[in-house]
Amino acid sequence: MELWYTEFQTPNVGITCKTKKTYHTEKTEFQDLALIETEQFGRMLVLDGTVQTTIEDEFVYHEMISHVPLFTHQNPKKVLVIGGGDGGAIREIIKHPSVEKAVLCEIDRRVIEVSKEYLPEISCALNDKKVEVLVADGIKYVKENKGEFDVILVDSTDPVGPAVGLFAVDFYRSIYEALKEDGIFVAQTESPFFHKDLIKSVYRDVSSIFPITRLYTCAIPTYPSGYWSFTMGSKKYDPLETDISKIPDLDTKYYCPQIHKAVFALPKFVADLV
Ligand code: AG3
Repeated sequence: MELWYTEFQTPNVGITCKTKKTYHTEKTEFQDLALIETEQFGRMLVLDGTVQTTIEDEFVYHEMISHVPLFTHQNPKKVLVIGGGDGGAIREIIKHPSVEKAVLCEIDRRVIEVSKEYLPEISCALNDKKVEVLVADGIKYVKENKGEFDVILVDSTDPVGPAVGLFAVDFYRSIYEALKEDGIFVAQTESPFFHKDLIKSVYRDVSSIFPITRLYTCAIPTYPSGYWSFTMGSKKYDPLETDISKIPDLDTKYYCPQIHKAVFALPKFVADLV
């Protein structure tokens, strides 16, 4: 018998993966959580029926949410990840020798625990001595930590359920205040094919607060449409002006100095959103 897992990405489109095994399912305090083995993408973390990360393609998202802002900043010492309980962004952040401390603020303890158990390739850095793991509400945490961080990454789920507040203008204001005077933030902002209004409104909100706002995109096969966006707000550094000849070689599979600039070249229909 074949078992297939489907995420309905819109009312009319889905992604379907043949599965080998279900390792774990539960209802946490915040969401439905599942950890399954798929034939094509390996182990997959699913929250509220939406694919969060898979062993085969997680590198794209985690490298792109992390290295683009960290190399734009040039000397990031203290970095915060809101959400991202699987630990993939943290794993990338601590590849930067300048980073002294990386804080993970994830609201759902079970995402961290299940990722530690079933996704060691992704969560492996969560026990690093530079890493502090907090199980807390990111919205509250940024309000209580003003002027603390060089870089803040918002590694959230889709803007429904527990993540709604992470796409709000008030939250971006608190992030601005939680950053140092040359700080940078990046949020994952969904698909340019399926979430045009969201990308537009986030871009508008971020640019009402930050002097520099940039949108960049990359290919992620397991996310809706396979084409994904990130929005950056920066107080001082412009990623388009990064001297890419100074970027050292890191152990990555997607990110490279040429990609650092190339991802900001937007297809016309995406450029039209901002
Ligand atoms: N967070 C973004 C996942 C959004 C995917 N949406 C969907 N499948 N409908 C990823 C968390 C990885 N650290």
